[in-house]
Amino acid sequence: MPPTTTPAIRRFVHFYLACLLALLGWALSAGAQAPVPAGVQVSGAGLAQAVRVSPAQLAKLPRQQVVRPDHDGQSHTYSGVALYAVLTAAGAELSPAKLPGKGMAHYVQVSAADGYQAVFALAELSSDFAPRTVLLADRCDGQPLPDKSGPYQIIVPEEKKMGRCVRQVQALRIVAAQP
Ligand SMILES: Nc1nc2c(c(=O)[nH]1)N[C@H]1C(S)=C(S)[C@@H](COP(=O)(O)O)O[C@H]1N2
Ligand SMILES: [Mo]
Repeated sequence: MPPTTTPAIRRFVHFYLACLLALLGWALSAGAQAPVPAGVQVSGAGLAQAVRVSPAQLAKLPRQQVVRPDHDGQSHTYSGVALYAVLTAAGAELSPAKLPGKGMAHYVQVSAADGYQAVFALAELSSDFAPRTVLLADRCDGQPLPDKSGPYQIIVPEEKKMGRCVRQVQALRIVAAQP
């Protein structure tokens, strides 16, 4: 900078450069953050490798509804697809005839964006065994789920507490219980 520049101009140039640097830093960090892949990942028993079930594939599955109260006792109508149907859409072979031990000791581990997890026995999810449908919901009262819960939330009908209504579901893993 020429020695003739006034301190005011110098301060302005410094401020301008600092802003540019801050902007560059922000742009780099935003670019470095890998976007969360859409859909739900399914892996584990019955699958050779992890499979991502895309939103488009989920949209093609038969839709079902579950009415259940929320944390505050208010009743809501959730809609989505049966969790079991998501596993089979991923290509998992889950019939009792095909799984070791008839699949009666298999469970599904659900993982969320925040690391929260819950498990369901595979038989709890199958309509051959369970009289109720555990849902992978994407709508509540006709609206897409709020960011805090969506895009996908497990909805368990009738269960008194909501601990297994996992919000922001990202992955499902089918596991055989160890002897
Ligand atoms: N991803 C995720 N899902 C979650 C939880 C959580 O901490 N993380 N908490 C569970 C619990 S203990 C409850 S009671 C319900 C409802 O919580 P909310 O009322 O804050 O939505 O979400 C369940 N699903
Ligand atoms: Mo809870």
